Amino acid sequence: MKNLHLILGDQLSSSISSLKGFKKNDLVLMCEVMEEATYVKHHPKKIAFLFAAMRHFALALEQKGYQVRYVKLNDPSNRGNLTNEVARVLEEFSIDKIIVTEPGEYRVEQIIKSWKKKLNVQVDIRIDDRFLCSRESFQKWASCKKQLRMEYFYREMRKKYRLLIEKDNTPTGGEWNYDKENRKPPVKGLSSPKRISHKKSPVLLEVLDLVSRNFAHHFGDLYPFHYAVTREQALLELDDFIERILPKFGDFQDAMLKGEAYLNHSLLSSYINAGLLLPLEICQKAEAAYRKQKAPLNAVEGFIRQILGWREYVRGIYWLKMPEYGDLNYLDAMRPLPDFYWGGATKMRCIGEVVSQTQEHAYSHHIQRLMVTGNFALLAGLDVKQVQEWYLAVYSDAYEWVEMPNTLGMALFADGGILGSKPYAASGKYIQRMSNFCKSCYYNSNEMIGEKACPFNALYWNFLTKNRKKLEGNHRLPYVYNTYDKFSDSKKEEINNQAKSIFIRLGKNSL
Ligand code: FAD
Ligand code: DLZ
Repeated sequence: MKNLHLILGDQLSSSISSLKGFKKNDLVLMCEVMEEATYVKHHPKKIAFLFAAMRHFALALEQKGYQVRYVKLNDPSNRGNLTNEVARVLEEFSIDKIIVTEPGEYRVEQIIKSWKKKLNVQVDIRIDDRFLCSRESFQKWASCKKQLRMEYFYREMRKKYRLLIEKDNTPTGGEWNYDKENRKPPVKGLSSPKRISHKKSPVLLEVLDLVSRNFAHHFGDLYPFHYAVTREQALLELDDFIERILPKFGDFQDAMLKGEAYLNHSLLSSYINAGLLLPLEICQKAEAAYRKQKAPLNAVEGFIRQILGWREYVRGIYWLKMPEYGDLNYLDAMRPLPDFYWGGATKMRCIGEVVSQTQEHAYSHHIQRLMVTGNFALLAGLDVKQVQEWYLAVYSDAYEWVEMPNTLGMALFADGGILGSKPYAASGKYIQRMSNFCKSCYYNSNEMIGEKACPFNALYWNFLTKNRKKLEGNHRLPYVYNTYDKFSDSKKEEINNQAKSIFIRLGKNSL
């Protein structure tokens, strides 16, 4: 009896369910394959991070006594995709069963499910118990709800995991959610604390060379490379965040600054999503910091909510609604993605800044993703699939299960309100209040009309009027429609003409 335990690139946790019951004679398979590295053109930093983390994980397994077959991308016999690499093992060894933990993406699950027939082999797909809410539990929770909302899901999760919950089952501090304390605009002196760095191992250096030779044509800078690539290094980042940065995480969570990509965000998403860190251990460490009075409640609750609430909620929605979810386009958004998303010139300082941070770090924080690039895509009606592919390609933490609901549901309202209650549409005023981008922008965020008026302003009203039939009934929007209805006819006409001129300039890549 010999079983093949397949570990995918984002399953780098020693507690992964596919390794349970591993026997001496069994084999672990891990492979770097071109198909996974190019199904979208991932940022070179993401590919380097993942390949280096995979190689280190394989070495750690070998040290623990596992027999590992690790296929490098440039191995001459590499057959280029997961199916063909599994088939190669089946040709070389007598394998009774393939054991794999459920993959993060629907696409990969379909591939794995095809093996039974295609490769004539038994496949045991196990639950991914690194997530705190199983696909089945989420379905059960959702099945008795008229409307899905993160806040109520999150409260259940807080009780289930006893995180920031008192003995009498009430939330610590008396409130479930301290978000209103976490939306302060930037103040003088706000900056990104210096982050710890890691010595580059020979494994990482070899991967960086491989990636620079094979993926230089993908969007994004490979160097300087600063990511952790082992669990030990990721744990150092986690501990450093909890000790030094978490106390400041809350207040300026939504603030944005030129040249300051990180501010007080954790930068942990790539490590959690690849499996180097586990969501529960992170939440528990954050709670411990609060209990020891090392971090305030608004910061700790806000941070735990992102992981225990949002992260699990979006994954639940993804699996609940796939595959149909990927084709939703409630607002019929079809305008082609402009060049400036790929680093082309734009006079809009906010977009230029977020795209260049993305290019440099394969990272930009949540509000930048949502309220700058996401907001523009929403207001301009950019093609949902093109926008979704962009987010999947450019961030080091991007996997479809988390990226798609965030893009399609949260940023673009393409799911018509499955994930959230209203579109996150905002004019230039929001960006002006929450950032210092507008101060050095060609456009004026206080102006609606004219060549130098901030494009977000007229596009905001144009978006609302264009989608009025679909949005007017939304209980959170009557206020904005009332405001619009009070505009004079000539103002409405001016906004309409301004939007037309913006779309012409957008089409000519001269915005
Ligand atoms: P922090 O701000 O420090 O938050 C802590 C942790 O909470 C994160 O590491 C992450 O694990 C979790 N988290 C926070 N917000 C979310 C959220 N909305 N959904 C899921 N988890 C969340 N996150 C990804 O992990 N992968 C993606 O591909 C991704 N794509 C996004 C696309 C769009 C359009 C938007 C609006 C958001 C997207 N997010 C994605 C969510 C969020 O922006 C990132 O998780 C966050 O910016 C990662 O940075 P951080 O680790 O510093 O997070
Ligand atoms: C993202 C990614 C990349 C870039 N490369 C590989 C790879 O070569 N081998 C592999 O096993 N996994 C890779 N991955 C992660 C997979 O795409 C991931 O398992 C799916 O996105 C499912 O979440």
